[in-house]
Amino acid sequence: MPPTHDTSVSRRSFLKAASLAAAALQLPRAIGAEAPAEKKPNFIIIFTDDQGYEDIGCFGSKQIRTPRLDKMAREGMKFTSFYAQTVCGPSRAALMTGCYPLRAAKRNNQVDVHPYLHAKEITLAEVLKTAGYTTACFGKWDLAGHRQVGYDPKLLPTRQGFDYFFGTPTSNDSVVNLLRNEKVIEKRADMNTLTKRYTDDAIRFITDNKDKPFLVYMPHTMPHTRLGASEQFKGKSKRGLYGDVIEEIDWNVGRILDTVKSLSLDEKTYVLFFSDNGPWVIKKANGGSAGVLRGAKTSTWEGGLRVPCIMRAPGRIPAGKVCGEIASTLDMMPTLAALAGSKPPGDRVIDGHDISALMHGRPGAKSPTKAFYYYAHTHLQAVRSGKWKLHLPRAAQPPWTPRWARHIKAEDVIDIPKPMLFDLDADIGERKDLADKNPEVVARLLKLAKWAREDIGDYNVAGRNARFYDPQPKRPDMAKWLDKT
Ligand SMILES: [Ca+2]
Repeated sequence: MPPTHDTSVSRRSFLKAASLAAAALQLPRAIGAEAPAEKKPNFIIIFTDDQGYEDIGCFGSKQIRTPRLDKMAREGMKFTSFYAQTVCGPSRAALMTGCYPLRAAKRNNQVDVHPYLHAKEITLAEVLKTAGYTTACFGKWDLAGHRQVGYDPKLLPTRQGFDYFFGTPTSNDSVVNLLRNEKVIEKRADMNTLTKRYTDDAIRFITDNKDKPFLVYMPHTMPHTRLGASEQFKGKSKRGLYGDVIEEIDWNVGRILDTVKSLSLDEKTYVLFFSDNGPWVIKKANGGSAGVLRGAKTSTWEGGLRVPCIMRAPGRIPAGKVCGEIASTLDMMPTLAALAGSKPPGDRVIDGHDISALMHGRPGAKSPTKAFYYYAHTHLQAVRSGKWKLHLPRAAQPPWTPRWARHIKAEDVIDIPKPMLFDLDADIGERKDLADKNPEVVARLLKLAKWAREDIGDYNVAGRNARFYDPQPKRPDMAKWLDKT
């Protein structure tokens, strides 16, 4: 039997959280400590990898059966304008820090698609630790380097606020090695078993910790390729192995929900489900679908980062509602902190907002996000405010965007010589450029983009409120990219 806790890791994690709080980082421990533990809600975040906007029944899939997620949506709320980031690593950095990835510090100030999230960054888990939570991560971390071997052990989940970790340092491009806390326990794990094994371990953790407030973070390895499904699901969907994988994830989401219910935790547990970026369409049969959205993973078209999202907490989140307001993974830290009776760190800029009013269906609640910024790697490419989205002028394939961008459909890799404006309410597929008819809207959104470029940063600008803790040159140092062109 695997241990549910490694005390040395727990202690180390606690000491880091305590020292962070004590080091004038203004984490409000006192506020969190005042609310009785039994009143604090639990949080379960299920974070899939490369699942497209359409790849759930209730988001429009005709081929993939997701009865448990569909039921979860009927019992909770569907968010239809929910954003992640364009690729895996930055998406995790955003979720963990509540900040645009370009604002969050990386080890050695690196310009890197898959960041080494700096040890001085304060994660969602660290914030909840200071509010008395027990925390665990099951699955793909991807913030200690994009490496299965040679990752930085000092940046693993157990050093970033998680009491317990069962999973893998990064993606499954080649192999998956499994760690328990900081120890490799299995090399070249069988991909067909991962979804169930992560879930088994999470269920054990939830059961063991049912009497204290907990955060369970489940970044699934799949449906990022390479794919694998158990015998129970292999060959069963109408959508090939990709569909089998999603159907297996769905079944395991059901097991988590059943566990929460059987432990009588339904009404004090928020279960939040969303994907880390859009689908990897170039993989054809092995990739997902963004449905009505243009583009795919790596791109700043909606299909790159608008993801399916379902939230459920009976008695807190109204049943069967759909929220079309702008929300994002950036909002998770401030929102969960608020629900836990705490606050995000006060010594730094946090981009996300508390969206609990949206989640709780408060009448008339509007998104607190006045502008959402679309970055491809380090490149600011678009901004959304309300229904309007402005694509900034750029070359079809700027050298400082990920090379994978060459893998989206050719028709979506286009030169944008002047700003393009889309009304996402009327034209979710970003086809009809309305820039010429709405010069005042273009001017307003250009102003927002200018602010983001200066404050957060851009491929050739270090943002004034971007964080750099190491002696290396501040990002972005794009010389190495430009030299290649
Ligand atoms: Ca991904």
